[in-house]
Amino acid sequence: MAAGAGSGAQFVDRVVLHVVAGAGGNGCASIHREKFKPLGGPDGANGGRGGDVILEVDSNAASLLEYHRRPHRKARNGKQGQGGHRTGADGGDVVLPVPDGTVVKSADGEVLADLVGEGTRYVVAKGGRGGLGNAALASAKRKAPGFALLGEPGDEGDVVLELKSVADVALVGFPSAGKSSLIAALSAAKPKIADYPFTTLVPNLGVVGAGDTTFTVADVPGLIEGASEGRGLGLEFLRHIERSSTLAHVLDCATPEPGRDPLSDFEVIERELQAYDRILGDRPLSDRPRLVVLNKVDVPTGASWPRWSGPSSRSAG
Ligand SMILES: Nc1nc2c(ncn2[C@@H]2O[C@H](COP(=O)(O)OP(=O)(O)OP(=O)(O)O)[C@@H](O)[C@H]2O)c(=O)[nH]1
Ligand SMILES: [Mg+2]
Repeated sequence: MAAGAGSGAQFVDRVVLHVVAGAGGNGCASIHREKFKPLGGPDGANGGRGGDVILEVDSNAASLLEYHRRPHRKARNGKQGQGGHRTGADGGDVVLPVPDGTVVKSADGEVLADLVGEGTRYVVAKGGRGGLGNAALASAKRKAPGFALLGEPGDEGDVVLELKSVADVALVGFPSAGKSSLIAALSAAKPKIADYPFTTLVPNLGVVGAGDTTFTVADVPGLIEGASEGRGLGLEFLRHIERSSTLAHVLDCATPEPGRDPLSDFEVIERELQAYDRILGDRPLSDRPRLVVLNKVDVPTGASWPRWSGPSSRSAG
């Protein structure tokens, strides 16, 4: 899956990750030997535990791009046990940093974990247990077993990681309305800004300080009419606004495109939000408070847009 421009664009905030946990080390069969003591007890130790593959929310991880580039991750195997009661070393865990709001799904779409909050962890592949050595297998009946157990294999498989942004306010609007420009102006975020549609392919998060309050804003990819049926970037956008408590419409007051104006753009986006509600079920988007941002009013055609004096002027004009 790669980021690209145009209607074939895909998000890199959805990746299939192939994980392999470490296998447990084998147990050891060994008999203690000492001069003049030919039948010492069993002293073969257990193998070490295989390493886990763990996902951990880390605020330094902004995207899943890293796992798009290297989708195969493996933890180390446990070491074999040895004679003289020397237990095999455990295989090291592999901790993979993921952004806040990463959802972990099985290959067939079942949600396994929803990772929200710095430091939240999920063991995505568990390492195998080390095999028992013959010392641990000794019993009253069999004082010195001549065998040991093999280590267990670690978990292995594919999981799907999806990023669902966690932001208080989500900016919604047509492509090129100026959502990324707005978040760049409000916060320290430095998103890509350009005058072609679908510049933003992965969401940008910004932290906005206003007096004593701090809130987060998500700049998400542009929406177009029919997005709920898959046009443009379609439903991909949905998961980024799903968790936001407030939606802010960014309206382009100076679009040169024929047939578009701020009011009809607003209505198109509202219709899309309602269409998404059927998909979201019990967490409707259309119930959430909305803000409206009139953008590009510095452009002469925008500032003087003749019909803009509120929704009621529309029927009159
Ligand atoms: N004149 C003017 N231009 C603006 C304003 N805000 C944004 N622009 C320009 O509009 C174009 C699109 O801006 P972006 O911020 O990339 O728009 P976007 O909504 O993030 O677009 P997508 O990511 O494609 O959905 C850029 O060329 C910006 O420089 C504004 O207030 N006034
Ligand atoms: Mg943008």
